[in-house]
Amino acid sequence: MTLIHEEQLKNFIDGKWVEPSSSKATAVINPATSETLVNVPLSAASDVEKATSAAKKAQKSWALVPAPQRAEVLYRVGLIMKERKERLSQLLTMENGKVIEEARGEVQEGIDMAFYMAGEGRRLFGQTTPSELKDKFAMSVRAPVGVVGIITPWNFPIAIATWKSFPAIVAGNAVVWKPATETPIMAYELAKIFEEAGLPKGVINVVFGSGSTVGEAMIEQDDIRVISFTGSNEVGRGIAAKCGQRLKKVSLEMGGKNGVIVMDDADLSLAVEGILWSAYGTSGQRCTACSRVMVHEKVKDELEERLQREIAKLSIGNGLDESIKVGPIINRAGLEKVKSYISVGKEEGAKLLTGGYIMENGDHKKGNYFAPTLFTDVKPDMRIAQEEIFGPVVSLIPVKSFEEAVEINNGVEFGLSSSIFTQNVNQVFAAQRDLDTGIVYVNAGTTGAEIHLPFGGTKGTGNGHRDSGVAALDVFTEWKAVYVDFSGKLQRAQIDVE
Ligand code: UN1
Repeated sequence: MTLIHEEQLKNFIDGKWVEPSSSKATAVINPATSETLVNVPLSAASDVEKATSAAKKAQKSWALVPAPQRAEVLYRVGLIMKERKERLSQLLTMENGKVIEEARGEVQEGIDMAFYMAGEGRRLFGQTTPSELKDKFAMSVRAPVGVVGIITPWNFPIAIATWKSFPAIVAGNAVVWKPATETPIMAYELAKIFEEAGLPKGVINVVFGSGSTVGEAMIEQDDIRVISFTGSNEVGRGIAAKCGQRLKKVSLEMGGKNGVIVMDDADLSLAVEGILWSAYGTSGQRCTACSRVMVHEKVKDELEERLQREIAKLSIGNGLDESIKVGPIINRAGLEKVKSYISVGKEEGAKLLTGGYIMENGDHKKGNYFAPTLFTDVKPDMRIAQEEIFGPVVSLIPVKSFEEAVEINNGVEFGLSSSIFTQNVNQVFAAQRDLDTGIVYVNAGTTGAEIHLPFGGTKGTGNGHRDSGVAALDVFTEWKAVYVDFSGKLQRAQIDVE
């Protein structure tokens, strides 16, 4: 397919496509076929410096453009994305591996975010507050932070980029963006769309490269005042520590160990569908993917049987083929990591019901395919029930009660998403209150967050901030308190109060 015309991508700095200072590069591999799609540069720290100074300069005038006009650029970005949806989706499937239907869903998430944040240009609400003094007016307004840094992952390379860059831009910031080296094509395409939509030069700058060089350099730039990161827990903790030292604001979203609870009164057909979609869709490579099922012992045998039957029907292969339901794992390292958890699970005494191997026959040999896997009789403290695997591996944990299921659900390091299948209205309300995750679903799987709601989690998933939704604006704005005294005399707060 000739969707990509470049052999090697370039950085996008100050509105120009430029060669990085370093000649290092790495290949972008289609995980479904192992073909090289394009090369991506591994930029140097000096490229980040250039991007930051371009952003700093551009931000000053961008912040003075009225927010409704800034929003119009996003509106145009949304229109172009919509027009180009099929092309973007195909490229996304090629670089990331997710099946085409899911790729279309992800691009749609970006389009939704564009129109939603464009609307924010006519809101960006602040607050007016009565002053304690006469003839004095008080208000709080959202001010842009300045230059912000965004670091985005390979698993949702376009959606997550829009969750972060669109609110940053509508709020009047300029952006330095480091996309994942596995999926730079989405960044390249989105930067081109920004350019075509008329975003002034320097407002968004893309620097391709590694976390250890480009990411580190972003943290070290004093002019980058915020780092918004989605990725692994280990990397996120490192970023938080360094940003903490520099008093740099940091927003982290770092994964989950998401659980589905299936109660004895659940609609089992629905539960099976929900588990299949949220566990094996995207080959389990979503931060929100279901990887544990707390199943009531009364329905355990039936759920096991039904899940096995449906797993056997899943078609696995190159996601460009519309009939395929499960695509590959992003790369060999990811594949090996998933495999290593199979031996861990077996050694811990979990019972493997199906899957558990790398698929190496026929066409599967060409890509990184892992057979959808189901363990049962898993104990809550086993590593396979505690650690994020990021692959199509599910652990069934039998439980005796709702309370036990909730306790097990909450007994992990992460707190991103959870779900419950039940017909009992009391349990529905108790679950939404008691499940310690940033996202809770009732009678649905753990995936499928919508962009106008806050996305993020508790405990090891993050540090209290949220992506997308109106909450994303809190990451990219500073609250500014403004007092206007129109009394014509000096009024001292706390003292001249009658
Ligand atoms: C992610 O895996 O980090 O809710 C993002 C979902 C998608 C986004 C997932 N809308 O599963």
